[in-house]
Amino acid sequence: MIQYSHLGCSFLYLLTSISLFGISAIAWNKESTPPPLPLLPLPTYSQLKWQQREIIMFLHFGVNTFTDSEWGTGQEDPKIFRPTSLNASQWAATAKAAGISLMILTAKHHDGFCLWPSKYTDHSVRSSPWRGGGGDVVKEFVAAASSRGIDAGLYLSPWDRHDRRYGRDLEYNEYYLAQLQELLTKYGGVREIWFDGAKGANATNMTYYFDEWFAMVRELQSSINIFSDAGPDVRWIGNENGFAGSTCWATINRTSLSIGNASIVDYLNTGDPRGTDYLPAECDVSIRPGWFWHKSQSPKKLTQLLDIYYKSVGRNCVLLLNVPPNTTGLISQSDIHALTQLRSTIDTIFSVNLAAGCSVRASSQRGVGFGPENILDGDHLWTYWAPKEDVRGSGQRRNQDHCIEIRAARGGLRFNVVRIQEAVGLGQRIKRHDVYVDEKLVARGTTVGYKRLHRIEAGEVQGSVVRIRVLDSRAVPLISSVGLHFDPLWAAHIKNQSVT
Ligand code: FUL
Repeated sequence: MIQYSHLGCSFLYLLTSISLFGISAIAWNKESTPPPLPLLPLPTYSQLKWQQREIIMFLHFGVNTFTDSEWGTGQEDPKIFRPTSLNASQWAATAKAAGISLMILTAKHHDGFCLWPSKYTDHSVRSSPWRGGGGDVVKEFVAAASSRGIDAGLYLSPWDRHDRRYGRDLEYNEYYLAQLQELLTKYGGVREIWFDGAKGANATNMTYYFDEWFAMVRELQSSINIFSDAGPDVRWIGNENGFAGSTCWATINRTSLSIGNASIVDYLNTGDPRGTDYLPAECDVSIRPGWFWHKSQSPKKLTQLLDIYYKSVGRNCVLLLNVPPNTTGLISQSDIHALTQLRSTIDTIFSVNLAAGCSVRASSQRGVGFGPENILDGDHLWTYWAPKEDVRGSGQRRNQDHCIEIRAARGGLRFNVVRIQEAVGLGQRIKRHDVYVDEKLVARGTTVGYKRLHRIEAGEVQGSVVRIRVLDSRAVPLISSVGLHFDPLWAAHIKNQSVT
């Protein structure tokens, strides 16, 4: 066994030869080594599923679509809701083509108008001319989604500017709970429920009975994730630009959070390495300037959307991208085009891993089954490289550098994006990491989490050895996947920068 040291990391050549020849077990030991202890807090099954969706589609639709507004007054005449050719299958087809597996519809926005015929109010589709007053958008939405194998989620605004009960705590909470029960019992499985913390500055005072709401949701739906500013399953990222902090922990202290509290947005944006709750963040943003469709607005450019992707999905979050149906009840062609372009660009960049076929080695290996070759397989969660546990000295864990290295089989590597993924099923760990190409530092970051994407600031790099060095972590790092990719738009951006 030859030991080689560089940049704080020593590599065992023995492991190199094992990974080079694709032997997955250390020859003298045939028993598998047990996985390392998980580091609390851990995600739930539903949170892990949610995280893997990466992009979720939001659909803002309602009376505002027809009044050209963002926040309805609650005084709208239900008769204005008359989409001429509503077709939820077109929404689902759009989502499907964009590789999206969950769509969330605004069943009721702040204006109080219900897209389903709630029996607790007449301020709904029942009072509109659409489908002769016999329509149910939620039903059509859920059916269309399910026929394409897409999951459904619902948004039910707590702030209600129409209902006379709003402001009377008990009465309104009963009304709200009654509507929750309708939505969560009549439409099959619901995978995410969105409790929006927004409320106008001069709105009537109102105490929401969140504990009862959340408990009712849990009782009625077993695989649901509850979103609110403060979770309990998914937290808000703290802004509506779709940007997570460049440090972004899925962990946070829920006791420091409250719903509708503007002073916690920075904390929400970065999370907390000492957080006792696993509460990953969702980055909500609209494909257009507004949440609702407006004739005068157009979708964001591809470069903007891709930037949002890097700053949300690429920072350990899920992107909740709003694509609002228009007054005909269809998603506009321009939005479909923007979304399709985004998907095909993401596919172009990430479907090729330039590290495939390279040899890999690591500073150490936990044992059988935890070799560095796991970072190049198709699994991004449960097969991972695990180093040996850190040495404990005088009761303290000594944080050691852990490195993993990718070496080009022949020729060189040329890329401008690095993807790193942690095995978050065992807890988010990495606090600080660097990326080197042929011993030159090319990217530096803090958290990794489910997925971390680095667009290399200097642009395209070429070399034959890529090293990821973990400088600090909450426990030994567990890396499930690494990718080296080429983003043509980033290359063009860097080129333009150097010209101007
Ligand atoms: C906000 C709301 O006020 C907006 O209208 C939109 O629904 C957005 C997703 O959340 O808080």
